[in-house]
Amino acid sequence: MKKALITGITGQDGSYLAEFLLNKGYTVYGLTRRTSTVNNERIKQIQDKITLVQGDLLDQSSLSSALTETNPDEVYNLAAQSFVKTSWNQPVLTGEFTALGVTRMLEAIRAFNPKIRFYQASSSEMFGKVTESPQKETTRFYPRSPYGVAKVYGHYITVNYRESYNIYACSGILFNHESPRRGLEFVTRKISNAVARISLGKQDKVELGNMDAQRDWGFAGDYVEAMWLMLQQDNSDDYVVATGETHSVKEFVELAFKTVGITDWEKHVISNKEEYMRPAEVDYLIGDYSKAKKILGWEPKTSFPQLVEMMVKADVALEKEKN
Ligand code: NAP
Ligand code: F7E
Repeated sequence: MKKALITGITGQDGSYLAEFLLNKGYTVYGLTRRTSTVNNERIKQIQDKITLVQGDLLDQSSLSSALTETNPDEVYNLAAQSFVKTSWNQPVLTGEFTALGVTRMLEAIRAFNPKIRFYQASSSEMFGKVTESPQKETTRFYPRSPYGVAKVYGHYITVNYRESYNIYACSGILFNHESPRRGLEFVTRKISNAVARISLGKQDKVELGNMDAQRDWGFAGDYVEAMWLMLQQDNSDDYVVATGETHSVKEFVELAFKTVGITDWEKHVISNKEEYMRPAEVDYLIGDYSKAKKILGWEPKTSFPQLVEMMVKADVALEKEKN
């Protein structure tokens, strides 16, 4: 039976990956940092099947201890300060978590057992102001936020440890992926939750920023399989994981309102709110996942309309429950 350690297990992807690996028969360990209130909402359904160990990407010795305690075959490094907007408010902390945190974990692996297989959660935000479309593994990086810059560092340090120390280290360049477990600050979940509340008469309007931004949005539950597949190959490599489709924030809004039968959605939406605009925007992302399809045999299973419907319906159920 294989053992996996997941950093960021309390996050969206960590929770789906933990469920996926449990189904594959893995023993699953999750690294969690100390918080004053318990933050295990996304993993409550599997909490008796996993083991949590305390640690923080800021603390080198805690990562070493986590490896000694768990002795994993695979480490999935999903922990990060992952909200792009916050990275302008906390650029140094974002660099500490999202960039240097990767080196800390790789150093812990190198010292404890360089045979551990390592997955790094890289991001399409590295492409930023895109230089070609669709974006693939060889597309030049041009990050547009402190978050994107930090992820470029995390990506290259992963490549470097593979080349320097022969560690089986993979970087998954994942495009946006969403789910009913997405944090409420991200645009898709902000919309699905607001639409649910508007349909139930709990709220009248939703305030958004740039509705023209286009993203390649997939379902997080599909994407965790690609993470696992990357660590099951003969050789470690980097892969783009995407749907190959792009949609605007506006399209997401329209479809979300349509799901609850509201067609005159414009009267419920305020756009271009300064508060939600970014100092530098990523306008357009679309991924080419042909390498992942060819080598990993991976393909997305959930369409854009299915994703929007899934998220809105889950939020309607959630908001009804709160009544
Ligand atoms: P998320 O929901 O924001 O989860 C982030 C996780 O990181 C949480 O479990 C958080 O723990 C943990 N964390 C943050 N700082 C930490 C620290 N210093 N030490 C230990 N744990 C820490 O993010 P996600 O959407 O699941 O994304 C997972 C990873 O993929 C992230 O690295 C993200 O940058 C990357 N990524 C995401 C997407 C996407 O579209 N979702 C696309 C490409 C790449 P707490 O619960 O304690 O806050
Ligand atoms: O923004 C626009 C915003 O915050 C998407 C992270 O998982 O994916 C995510 O980063 C777009 C941007 O995600 C609002 O300006 C408009 O153009 O949902 P988001 P993101 O920045 O794409 C990548 C791949 C990651 O790696 C990150 O970790 O939507 N937008 N109005 C808005 N965005 C937000 N959050 N809120 C708004 O009101």
